[in-house]
Amino acid sequence: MKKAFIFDLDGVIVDTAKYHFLAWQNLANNLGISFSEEQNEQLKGVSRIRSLEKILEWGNKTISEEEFTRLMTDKNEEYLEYIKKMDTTEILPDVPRVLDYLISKNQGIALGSASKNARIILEKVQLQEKFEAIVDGTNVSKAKPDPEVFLIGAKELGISPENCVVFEDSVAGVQAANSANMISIGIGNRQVLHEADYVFNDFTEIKEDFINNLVLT
Ligand code: B16
Ligand code: MG
Repeated sequence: MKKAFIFDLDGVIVDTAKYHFLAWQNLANNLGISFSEEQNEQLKGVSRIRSLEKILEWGNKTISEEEFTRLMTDKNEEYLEYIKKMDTTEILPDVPRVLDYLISKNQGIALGSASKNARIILEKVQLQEKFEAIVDGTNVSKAKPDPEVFLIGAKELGISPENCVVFEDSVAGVQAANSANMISIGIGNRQVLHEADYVFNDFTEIKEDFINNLVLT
């Protein structure tokens, strides 16, 4: 049966969290706010607006609306400088193997990311042609854990939600997949992603037998 496999981007296909970290850290430090890698972890899968709100909350800072907009623009410009240099070497291990296997089995493939920069990143790592549908931060009005991003992906592929499988590295993303009534596969730490139907450390652990079972059931 044809199923849809919806991939999150950051933390699943590439590790852009390290670039978000550098840009958010620079922004926070300029405001006199300290910003750690642990805090950056909490911003995974979180929208750009919500990320800045959280940083300001952590630093106990209030700023004007104009300043907020300016800071978001500056942060994104710095982030774009980092992602401009990305290439295929930044694709996480075995992602192309799993994508190509799914394509060989004629399965639907979509991207479901919170990032407004998702298309640029996919182009940089030369994976855009593997995706039949790309749903990103420019297409959604509600951030994960709302299921909107994945439901749009399913609709664009013409596959019902219960026949969709989502790969996600964030807790909010796993919750979004679950509330969309999709199968959720966590990529990362088992304790953190315990709400997922299955958890793997990375794609090297996802074997063809496992995919075959998902396709058949
Ligand atoms: P941008 P994902 C998310 O990507 C990131 O995990 C998150 O840290 C970031 O704030 C968000 O995209 C928005 O990104 O600033 O590029 O629009 O994991 O949903 O692919
Ligand atoms: Mg992610």
